[in-house]
Amino acid sequence: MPPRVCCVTISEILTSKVGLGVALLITSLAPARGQAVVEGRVPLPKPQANALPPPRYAGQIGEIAPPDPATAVVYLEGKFPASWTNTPPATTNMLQRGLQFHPALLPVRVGTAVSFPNEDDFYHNVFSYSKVKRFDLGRYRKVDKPAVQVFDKPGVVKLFCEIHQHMRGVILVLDTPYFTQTSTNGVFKLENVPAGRYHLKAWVSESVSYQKEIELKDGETLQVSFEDKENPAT
Ligand SMILES: [Cu+2]
Repeated sequence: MPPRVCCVTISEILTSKVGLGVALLITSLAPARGQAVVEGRVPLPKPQANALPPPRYAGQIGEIAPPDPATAVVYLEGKFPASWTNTPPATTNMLQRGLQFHPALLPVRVGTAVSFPNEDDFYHNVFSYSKVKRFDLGRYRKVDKPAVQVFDKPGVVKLFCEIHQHMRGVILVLDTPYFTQTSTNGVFKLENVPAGRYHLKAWVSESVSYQKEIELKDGETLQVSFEDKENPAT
C-alpha cells in the first residue's frame, strides 16, 4: 500500500479548482491601488567651478567637502484619496558635514521633524529667515544632542550657517505624500501612485522649476521629459 499523502504540491493546488479559487481570492485581496509609475528626467544645471567654497578655512578647522551636486525634487499635486495621505511623515536628518549641508536639498512632507546633527569637529550655527520657517539653532558640537525643527508649512526653507558663510542648504517642505528626488543626472521615478490627474512638478532651484499636467491610469508607467529652460532645444 502506498504511503498516505498528507500534502499536495503547489502545481496540484494551482491546477485544481479549489486552488484556482484561492489564487483568485489572493488576487482580489491585493490592494487595487498604487499601480501607476511616473518616470523621466529633469534638466539640471551644470556644475559650476564657483560652486566650490572659498579656501578661507583650509588648514584651520578641517577639510571642506565639495557641495552636493545638484538634484531636483519631483512631486505630484492634486487630490489624493484620504487613505493615501494618512501615513505620518518620517523624521529625517540634515547634517552639517565637511563644512557643508548634507544633503544640500532635502524634500520633506509637511509636519516632518528634521534633526540637524553636527558631524564636524567644530561649531556650526544653522539658521533660516525663510517665510515658512524662521529659526536659529545656536552653536553645538558633534557630541551634543542635535536641534530638531518641525516644518509645518509648505514652502522653501533656505539654510545658512552664521559661522561659515559659504554653507547653503534647502529644505523643500511639500504638501503631498508623492515626491522623490532625482539622481545627479536628473533621472527620477515616482512609484506607487494612485491613478488620477495631477500637476507634476520639478523643483530645481528658486528660479528654475517645471510643471506638467498628467493623467495616470492604473498599471501605467508614464514617461515624462521636461524641456531644458536654460538650454532650450533648437
Ligand atoms: Cu557652519
